[in-house]
Amino acid sequence: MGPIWPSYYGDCHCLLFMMDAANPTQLSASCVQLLGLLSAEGLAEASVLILFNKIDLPCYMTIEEMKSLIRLPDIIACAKQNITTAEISAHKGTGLSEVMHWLQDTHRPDR
Ligand SMILES: Nc1nc2c(ncn2[C@@H]2O[C@H](COP(=O)(O)OP(=O)(O)OP(=O)(O)O)[C@@H](O)[C@H]2O)c(=O)[nH]1
Ligand SMILES: [Mg+2]
Repeated sequence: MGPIWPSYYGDCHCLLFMMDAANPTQLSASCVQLLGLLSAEGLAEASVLILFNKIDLPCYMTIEEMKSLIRLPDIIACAKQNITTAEISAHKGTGLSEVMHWLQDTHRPDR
């Protein structure tokens, strides 16, 4: 789906980027896509929520190890966007209220 994402950049205020915490082999590819989004001109003003999904599954690496591996602190420091992270399970609903609160706080009509 990545190639058609730019069609949706216009008027995008909030960006939810989901990474699969149970699939570390996808981590570098996800990171490259994330960097592409963060450097896109049309998304410079967007607020970004990075979701580490599938935390209910057994995982080879901890979320902290994944964040460190993709150098997330450096990405956050260098990005134009305001970036937040959350650990969730779409399957069990873990973290859903956190995501809803983020959307409520971030997506204000006057923004
Ligand atoms: N256990 C668990 N399963 C999930 C969760 N979120 C999605 N799934 C399941 O994951 C499957 C979909 O795979 P995903 O990896 O999300 O889909 P995708 O990223 O579009 O596909 P790939 O590119 O093949 O990884 C479905 O069977 C979902 O029910 C979760 O939080 N926990
Ligand atoms: Mg997947």
